[in-house]
Amino acid sequence: MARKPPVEDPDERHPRVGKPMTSAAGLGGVTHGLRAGLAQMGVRRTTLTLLKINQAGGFDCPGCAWPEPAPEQRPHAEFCENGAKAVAEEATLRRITPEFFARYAISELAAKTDYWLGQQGRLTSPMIRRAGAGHYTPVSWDEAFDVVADRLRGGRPDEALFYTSGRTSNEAAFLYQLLARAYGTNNLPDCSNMCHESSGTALSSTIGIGKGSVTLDDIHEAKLLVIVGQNPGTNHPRMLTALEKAKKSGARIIAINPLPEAGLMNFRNPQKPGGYVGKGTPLADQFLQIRLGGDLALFQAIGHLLLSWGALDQDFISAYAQGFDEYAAARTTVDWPEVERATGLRRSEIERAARAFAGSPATIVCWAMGLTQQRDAVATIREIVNVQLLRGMIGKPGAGLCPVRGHSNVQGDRTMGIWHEPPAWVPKLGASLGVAMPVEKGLDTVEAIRAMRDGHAKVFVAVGGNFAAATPDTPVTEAALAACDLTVHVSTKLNRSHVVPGEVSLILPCLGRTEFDKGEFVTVEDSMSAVHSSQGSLEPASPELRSEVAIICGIAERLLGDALPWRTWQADYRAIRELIAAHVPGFADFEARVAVPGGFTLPHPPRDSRTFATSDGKAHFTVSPLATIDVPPGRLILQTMRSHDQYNTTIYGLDDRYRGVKQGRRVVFVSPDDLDALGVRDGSYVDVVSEWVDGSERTAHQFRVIAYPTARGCAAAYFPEANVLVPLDSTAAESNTPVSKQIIVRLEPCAAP
Ligand SMILES: Nc1nc2c(c(=O)[nH]1)N[C@H]1C(S)=C(S)[C@@H](COP(=O)(O)OP(=O)(O)OC[C@H]3O[C@@H](n4cnc5c(=O)[nH]c(N)nc54)[C@H](O)[C@@H]3O)O[C@H]1N2
Ligand SMILES: Nc1nc2c(c(=O)[nH]1)N[C@H]1C(S)=C(S)[C@@H](COP(=O)(O)OP(=O)(O)OC[C@H]3O[C@@H](n4cnc5c(=O)[nH]c(N)nc54)[C@H](O)[C@@H]3O)O[C@H]1N2
Ligand SMILES: [Mo]
Repeated sequence: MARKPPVEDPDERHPRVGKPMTSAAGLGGVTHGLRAGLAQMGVRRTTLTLLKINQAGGFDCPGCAWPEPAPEQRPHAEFCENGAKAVAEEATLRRITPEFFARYAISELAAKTDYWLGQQGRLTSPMIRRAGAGHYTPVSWDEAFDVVADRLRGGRPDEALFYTSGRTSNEAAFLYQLLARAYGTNNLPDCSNMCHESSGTALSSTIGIGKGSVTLDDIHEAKLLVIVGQNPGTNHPRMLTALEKAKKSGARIIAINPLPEAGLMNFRNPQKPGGYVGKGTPLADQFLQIRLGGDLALFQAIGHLLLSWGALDQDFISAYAQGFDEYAAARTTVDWPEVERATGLRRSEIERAARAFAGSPATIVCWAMGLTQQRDAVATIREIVNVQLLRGMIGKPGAGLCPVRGHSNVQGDRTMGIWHEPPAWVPKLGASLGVAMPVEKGLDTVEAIRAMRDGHAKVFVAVGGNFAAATPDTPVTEAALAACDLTVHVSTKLNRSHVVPGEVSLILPCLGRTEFDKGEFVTVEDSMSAVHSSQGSLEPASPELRSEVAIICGIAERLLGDALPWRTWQADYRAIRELIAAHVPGFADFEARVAVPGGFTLPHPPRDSRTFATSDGKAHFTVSPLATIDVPPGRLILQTMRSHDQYNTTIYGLDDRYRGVKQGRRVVFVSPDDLDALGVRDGSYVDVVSEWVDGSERTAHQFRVIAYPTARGCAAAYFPEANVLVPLDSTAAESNTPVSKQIIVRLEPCAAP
């Protein structure tokens, strides 16, 4: 039997804090995943669903974007604890019915935590909040589509925003961008703006494509794996299996992180008998406990050392790269005291890491949010490209650049044109369909918030995601959404965004990945450009649910009429794939190639043939100035990160097992030495106050202090509770990604809650 949802919000005022764990994903991992499944789905459904995750004919795990091994090498259980939890959240037997919305006023729901909202179960009926109403009430699909179409038709296209989160299938994403553009706007902000935008920006300008250059086999074959700003034990647990395999074939691993994350240090493979017992595989050979934001200085120093040792791939550089002389000139010297200050590392540690680069015939650098959500994120990732170019580590087995994506189809959504900058194929698509496509750039996530705040945007439509909780400066974003004439959320689960409605607000409940959609399959692309199918088989949470494709087509037809065959696309997803095949590069013969188990891999010119689609056909070295973060005395640099029990804004539970925290999320991790220096006691409570350059301050109240072995001068708290601290205007240069991992804060002792 599945357990009932909580009626009261749990008491998380007094978290229990124990010792952090030193290894990840042993037997504990699997039982925790199963426990989550049983609580939400009961026994039968748990067995049914978990066996279909990431299997041929089954569905793509809605967890992360880490790729699956080739079908013949795939174990029967190709999922992890956190994948099981993601599935349990979606396949839960709990339901939110219209009676729920009659019982709770929107204001009451707004007072609940994200955990409570998410635990109530699946949304089952379309709901509307009519102007001025205190409650959501049921609405028919027809009326809901009319409400959207009428408001859009009555307004200007540039007043509307079409947000996407990264779970949307390729088919739905392609139609959604077409809907927005056929209506007349490139306002397609997406979760990627807050996620790997910095990677895309850095990679497209240097190697000519914004995606990573490795395959899963490359990871297995690498001799040096450098994992920077990523916590795979929690966020990409299946990656640990690949790291273990590489390690067994002799790879060295360097972990670069302010936190000694359990999954980076040691790994026990739950899918191998030996994984249940014993100490497991030690993973990192070297751990560089870097100061937040110090990676730019670190990779500049590594580049300098490789140059000074002559540890270069001259042939690669002269044949394939441009800008070497300028780069070498800029890196002839290095200011070691400054590098040590910026990184918090000793010169000897950096030299040891650089020797590993110099001695490795096949190096891959992997990174995630620890790099992308920094002020100098784009410059930092370009420095990683520099180091890889120096050693010729692009376009050969076991080597390359590996931004590890988050949402399971976030990369596919971008490939499908979910982007505020229209991809090159958009005008031709318009011409072939006889639709005029807008050419001017649209708004990204931060710009979208400003536009709503300032009254320039009045309609907000979201396919998936939780915009209110995922974005920075929470009160500003909530007020911005509430100032809209119309907010529309195509969602599976209740979340914060639904309880800060515009004047009129719609909740449109959709099918999830695990659910049967009239026998159709959809397609997704993983972090390594492999495209494959995903098919749900569970009975839908409610007969009223519609697929994302059906909802997008429903709105589009009402808004744009029948000039385009929305009905045909909705009726047969093969017709959508035909359209994609005709227009999106790399998708020729889509239907046949995706029918093969395991699907197909999209072309990646640098990886496949060392060709670079830059202005001059070469990979580019770049020069960036060294930028150290200056922290006033008595202040710390705070990062906001994920606990082990959450999927972004979806809170699975209140524990962070690997970091030793139970039953509480309003916590701040600080090194014991910094606590001593600040005169703040472990276990006491503080208001965390962020200080922004314009003098403004933001406060997160009553966080419990945890003495924790993070780098000196640094602190950490959980996203989304700490998003109030991120100023809207604090964004990364060039990518405009909110700087969620570099917030200057002070701790003010306060009373316990
Ligand atoms: N279970 C689960 N899986 C997920 C998600 C989830 O929430 N839960 N989210 C998905 C999504 S959308 C994404 S984008 C990914 C996110 O995956 P991650 O990027 O692993 O997520 P974060 O928790 O933000 O962790 C950032 C890591 O970077 C480190 N870090 C922070 N700042 C710095 C820095 O300045 N330098 C260095 N070197 N390291 C730093 C932190 O200590 C932490 O270990 O995971 C995806 N998978
Ligand atoms: N401070 C801080 N802020 C951050 C980050 C950080 O590290 N620190 N990380 C950023 C990152 S990397 C990301 S990717 C964003 C995430 O931002 P979002 O993608 O906007 O947020 P999620 O929490 O992933 O969205 C969860 C909601 O998606 C809906 N959903 C789930 N599955 C489906 C589905 O199949 N279809 C539809 N239509 N809806 C579905 C559910 O209603 C659920 O409530 O947050 C960013 N914000
Ligand atoms: Mo993400």
